[in-house]
Amino acid sequence: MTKEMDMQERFQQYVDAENKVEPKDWMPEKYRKTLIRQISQHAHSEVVGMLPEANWITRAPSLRRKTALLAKVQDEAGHGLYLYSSAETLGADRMDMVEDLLAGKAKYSSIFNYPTPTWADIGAIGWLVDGAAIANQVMLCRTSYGPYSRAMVRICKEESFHQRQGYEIMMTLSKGTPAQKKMAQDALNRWWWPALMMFGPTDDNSPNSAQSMRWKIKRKSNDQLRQEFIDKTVPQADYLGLRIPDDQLRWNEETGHYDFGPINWEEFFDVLKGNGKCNKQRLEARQKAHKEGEWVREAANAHAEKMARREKRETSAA
Ligand code: BYC
Repeated sequence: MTKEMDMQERFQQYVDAENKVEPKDWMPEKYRKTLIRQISQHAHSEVVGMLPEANWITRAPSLRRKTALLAKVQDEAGHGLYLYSSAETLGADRMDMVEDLLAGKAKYSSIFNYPTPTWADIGAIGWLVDGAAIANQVMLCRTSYGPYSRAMVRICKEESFHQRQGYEIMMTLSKGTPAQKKMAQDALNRWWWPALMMFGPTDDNSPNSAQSMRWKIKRKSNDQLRQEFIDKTVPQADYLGLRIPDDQLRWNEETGHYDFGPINWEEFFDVLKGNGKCNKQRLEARQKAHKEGEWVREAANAHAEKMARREKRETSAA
């Protein structure tokens, strides 16, 4: 057995015994690369995910709604920061990750390429998008890479506030005037299928899943999580008096799960290729924000250099 194979085997045993891998531990190069890929895509999703909701900050219907939405969008920025830091512990360079996003080379969640034309979309995002994110991220709290798992614990706590914020908006609208209820139903119609796509392709079409499950980066498969989300969300829609837009959705006594209709995977892969309704708009918004923030980065760097010079002067004078 070569030394590399021996190390790989010991690494697998270490992970199988539910130990956390820390930044300075030996790890297979592919484990490191898989994590950088997943964590950076996750970080980009948090940052791009601010855009559809930020669209409604100035138009939120009350001060209370505005404050909650502002806090939520700000939380997403924080999640992006923890996640970029977590990827940095694996040797990734933050500027490289950001440049890949700005150049359109990096992936981020498909869900953020859909528009938010009405206030009910903010309710639907909180309820469904954050609800799907929680289902996926609760399992990531137990991921094998220490810094990622610790970041996820905090992120999940904040996501559950986001989910309730969204559900409460949906509750208000669905118990409101007929026009408000219609608006809530329309948002559910538009967000339901894209939310199911968030979990990624089906297990038999998910190239990264098998190895990621073996390394305990992922603890549940895409299909398992999608099913859990559906089972949890259908009763919530019933409570709101809203109809999930799927004629084939029905409870299956035998399996103890809801059966559901086919997902339009063509649409999913098309969005990934950059052809979603808002891909272009999202990328342009990030490029603009990055350019407009250039002076802040320059000022912060100039300040850091000044402080380093001062410290050097003071240490040599002492
Ligand atoms: N959108 O082999 P697979 C949030 C890609 S942010 C785009 O199954 P994997 C929030 C996948 O990357 C929510 N791409 O991959 C923020 C892979 O591409 P590459 C984001 C997708 O990694 C603000 C290819 O398809 N959450 O909650 O084993 C406001 C094949 O897929 C998508 C995370 O990022 C997608 N939906 O599993 C509100 C969670 N799905 O790299 C809310 C962390 C798949 O091979 N990520 N792809 O070219 C994960 O758990 C996993 O990466 C996934 C995919 C389950 C998403």
